[in-house]
Amino acid sequence: MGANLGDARAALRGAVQAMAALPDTQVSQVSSLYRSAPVDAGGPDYLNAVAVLQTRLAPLALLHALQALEQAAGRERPYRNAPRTLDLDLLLYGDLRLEGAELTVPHPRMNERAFVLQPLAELAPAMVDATRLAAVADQRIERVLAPAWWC
Ligand code: PH2
Ligand code: MG
Ligand code: MG
Repeated sequence: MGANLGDARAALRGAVQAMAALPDTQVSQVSSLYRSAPVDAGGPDYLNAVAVLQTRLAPLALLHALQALEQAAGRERPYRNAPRTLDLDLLLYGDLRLEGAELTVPHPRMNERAFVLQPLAELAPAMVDATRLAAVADQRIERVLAPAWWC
């Protein structure tokens, strides 16, 4: 999850609640909230977090549900990586590997981004390679709130 326009913390909190309300879906874990410098993008700092879901939704159904939540949060796409009110990216779907027109999992850029790897490492350390984490150590990111304090 990411946001860097408007009340980003409220947007991420609302997203966790909305994901938990999706059909056949539960949110089992949510990471701390992180503040991070924009990567390959301009605009204000981002707030980022990662959540683990248990769902019976198929990958594309889940993607479309996440996109609907972005739209409901007022997401606009004036240009690539524009500042946004809410971005919900599907990083992993179990151990599925998929390269489709709409969806690629694992997310093709997740290993280059501290704002993904740090919160993910908090929830699923086995899924984050220490070498990968070290390789993004130059990207500015700070943990701002534990899960209980923001969602
Ligand atoms: N998302 C992007 C591009 N750059 N930078 C940070 N810090 N956080 C993001 O969520 C982010 C980004 C594209 O979705
Ligand atoms: Mg994104
Ligand atoms: Mg996205």
